[in-house]
Amino acid sequence: MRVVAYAASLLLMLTLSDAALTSRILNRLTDGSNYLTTQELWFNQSLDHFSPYDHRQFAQRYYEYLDHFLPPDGPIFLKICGESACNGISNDYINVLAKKFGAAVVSLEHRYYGKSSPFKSLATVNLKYLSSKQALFDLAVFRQYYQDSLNAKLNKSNVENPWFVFGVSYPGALSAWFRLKFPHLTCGSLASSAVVLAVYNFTEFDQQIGESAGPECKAALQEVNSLVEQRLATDGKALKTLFGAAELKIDADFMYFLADAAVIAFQYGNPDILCSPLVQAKNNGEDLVDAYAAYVKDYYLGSFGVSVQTYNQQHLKNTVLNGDSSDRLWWFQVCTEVAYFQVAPSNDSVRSSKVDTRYHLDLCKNVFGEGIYPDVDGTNIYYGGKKIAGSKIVFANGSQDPWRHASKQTSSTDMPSYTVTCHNCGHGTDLRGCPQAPLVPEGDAKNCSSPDAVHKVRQQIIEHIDLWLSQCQSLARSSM
Ligand SMILES: *[C@@H]1O[C@H](CO)[C@@H](O)[C@H](O)[C@H]1NC(C)=O
Ligand SMILES: *[C@@H]1O[C@H](CO)[C@@H](O)[C@H](O)[C@H]1NC(C)=O
Ligand SMILES: *[C@@H]1O[C@H](CO)[C@@H](O)[C@H](O)[C@H]1NC(C)=O
Ligand SMILES: *[C@@H]1O[C@H](CO)[C@@H](O)[C@H](O)[C@H]1NC(C)=O
Ligand SMILES: *[C@@H]1O[C@H](CO)[C@@H](O)[C@H](O)[C@H]1NC(C)=O
Ligand SMILES: CC(=O)N[C@H]1CO[C@H](CO)[C@@H](O)[C@@H]1O
Repeated sequence: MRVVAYAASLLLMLTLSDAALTSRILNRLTDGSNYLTTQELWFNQSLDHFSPYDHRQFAQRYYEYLDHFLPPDGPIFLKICGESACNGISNDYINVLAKKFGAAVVSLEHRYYGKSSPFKSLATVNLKYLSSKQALFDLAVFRQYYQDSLNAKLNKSNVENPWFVFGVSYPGALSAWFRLKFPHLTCGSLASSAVVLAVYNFTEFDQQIGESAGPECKAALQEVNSLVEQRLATDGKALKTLFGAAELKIDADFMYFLADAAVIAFQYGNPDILCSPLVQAKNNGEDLVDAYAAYVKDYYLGSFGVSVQTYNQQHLKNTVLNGDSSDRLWWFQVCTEVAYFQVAPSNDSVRSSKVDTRYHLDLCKNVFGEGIYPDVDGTNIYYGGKKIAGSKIVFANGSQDPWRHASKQTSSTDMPSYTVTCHNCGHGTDLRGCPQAPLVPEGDAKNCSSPDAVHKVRQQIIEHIDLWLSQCQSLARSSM
């Protein structure tokens, strides 16, 4: 079995392009060329950590960056990759932290994504080992493997470097959960915009979009919506063509696409690109639908680089592993574990009311088959949701980011939480600066509307890393 799985993954390495644009909602950022390294390394991972008799393995991709590492005792920063191909270690603020602490940076691709898929076919039956629980165990096994190989390289035995885990978004949740489940394997965790709460009807998401937009822009977006809904009823085909989205046959897919196009402006720190032309068009009495279509085509499909097929359920049903598989894979995690269904609130929503709970459940069933729905309660029982009982985890959120309502926003001594507040502070601003598309090298905060707000939170983060690393090191010394 092992050999079969192996042959399959070797084949994949040859056929996969790394063109994957990430999933439909969370980390849809392209990192461009801002990588510290893209040199691939591989190791053998167990397919099923929870079976006593299944010993199959698959090849998992990882990266290491040692330029700042102070051997032999420097810390090791594990940067967790998530719901998209992990094509290298991107150059964000972690690089600055690595320099400061003399740390090695290593990064493991999430199972199934990119080149780390155990299977060539992504049929639903083959996705049963795709879960955050398996992914956390992958990280634990990798952490042990890397420590052992480093020890071999440095000719030392039974000595552990101090580890610290990092992640943004879903990987931010994994970062918090890793410290929760494997506290002996890391000195602490940075959980940036960490979506630790699985949410079934995520109405706060849409409400935050309205708040982040402000009254004028929100009203314009709502007007766009009602105009679009009218035109959808009379001449849907021409309307979809106007947005370059004629391929979206299901109306609610189209409405979700239009909602997401607005979300991305706030989530990734570019609110004015959306709101300025829209408010201006409204003040000038121009056609708002045309103005919105121009934004969607120029920015969302253009410079931001999203592909319309991401919203096409026909595409999501494709089980052939290729560069665009992340969409299907992330939806599987959404439809089984975490939901985060971004539904319209019953009153005053920004998005269309067509994007409701039924829409999401139908999508899950259509794409993955009967019986696939998210066990949100199970996920929150397992990890604790916002009541996560961890320690030495820093949470950081961006004030304009709709995802922050699935994160931990209340602070305690052992799990401090910070909100970076500014006009364009979004998802992962603490590590990526503003705006985040394209990613600025080292997460430069110069273009955040309040660089100072970012600096203050970063200072807190540094102090916690410093403290927890030193506590870890003194513990290691005393146990020797
Ligand atoms: C992984 O397993 C394969 C097949 O058993 C083997 O050929 C390869 O050497 C292993 N790679 C590593 C890094 O251990
Ligand atoms: C590694 O340690 C062993 C035992 O102390 C020693 O004999 C050997 O020369 C060392 N090798 C290197 C490469 O330092
Ligand atoms: C989610 O919303 C739907 C539709 O409004 C409602 O029927 C359902 O009870 C809600 N479920 C939860 C868990 O809030
Ligand atoms: C609906 O939203 C509007 C605007 O936010 C608010 O004034 C109104 O009270 C809300 N109505 C209900 C029933 O919640
Ligand atoms: C900040 O914005 C200016 C003007 O748009 C741009 O030229 C510059 O490259 C940006 N700098 C960073 C670090 O993003
Ligand atoms: C710790 C912290 O800053 N928490 C704030 C995060 O944002 C929420 C609003 O969603 C505030 O209520 C919290 O005070």
